[in-house]
Amino acid sequence: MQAMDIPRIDPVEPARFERDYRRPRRPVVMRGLVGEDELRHWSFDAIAAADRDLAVATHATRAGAVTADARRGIRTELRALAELLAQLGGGAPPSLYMMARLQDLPAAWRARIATPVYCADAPWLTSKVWLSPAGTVTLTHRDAADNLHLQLLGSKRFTLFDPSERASLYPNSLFSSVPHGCKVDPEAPDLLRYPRFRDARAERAELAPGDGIYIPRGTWHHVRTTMDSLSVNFWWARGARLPLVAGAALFKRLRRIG
Ligand SMILES: O=C(O)CCC(=O)C(=O)O
Repeated sequence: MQAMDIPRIDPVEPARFERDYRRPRRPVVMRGLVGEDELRHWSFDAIAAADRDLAVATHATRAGAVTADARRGIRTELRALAELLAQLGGGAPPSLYMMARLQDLPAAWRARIATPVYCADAPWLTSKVWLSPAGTVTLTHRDAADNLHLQLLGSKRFTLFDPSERASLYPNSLFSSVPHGCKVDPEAPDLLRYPRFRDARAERAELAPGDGIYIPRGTWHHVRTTMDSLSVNFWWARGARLPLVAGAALFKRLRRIG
């Protein structure tokens, strides 16, 4: 696998984002997409003081990686935020990952998170807040909607593969419990079983607080939390793509796929 750096730019006007990145499906990192005023509100200590008893949606991780049950898919469980916060600080391998829908979090969280201008008017828009200890991994998968993922605290490393790299990644079958995932682990590829991965071309970026990465629809992505992290993402769709994206979201909900 060869990896190139994803371009890092200052935030651009929405029309330019549409023309240069969203329409041609080009990944980009915009630094400072979350302003200092918004970032200043966030710290793990403040979250612990205000919301330690809050029940939030989590996924179990094994050796840090979100894994799917062969029959039931990726299971969601409500756990106290205090349990997640207890995993921060680099002790044991993480076993829980918070992935809560923004709409399910208290009003104070929602008030502090601004929707990026690039998708604020989209008729289909959904958002999740992610809290993960260092060492947490989301295995390679792709989503039907366009996506902006914004770092609020800590850091994450994103490894992206263009849709044209599909064959090198050995996608899962549509009937698997993770039909939008693939078989190769880009961090430890088994090249005897998956030899085409040798020629795969990836793009990489490490996000720091304030950075936002645009992950175009259909782009495969693998994410490693490199420092205890809080982030938020926005998936959106408009126009002719909307029924497909809404259908895929319903399919995932019915099949209990994350
Ligand atoms: O940050 C992660 O661990 C996964 C993020 C992701 O899959 C997404 O934003 O679509």
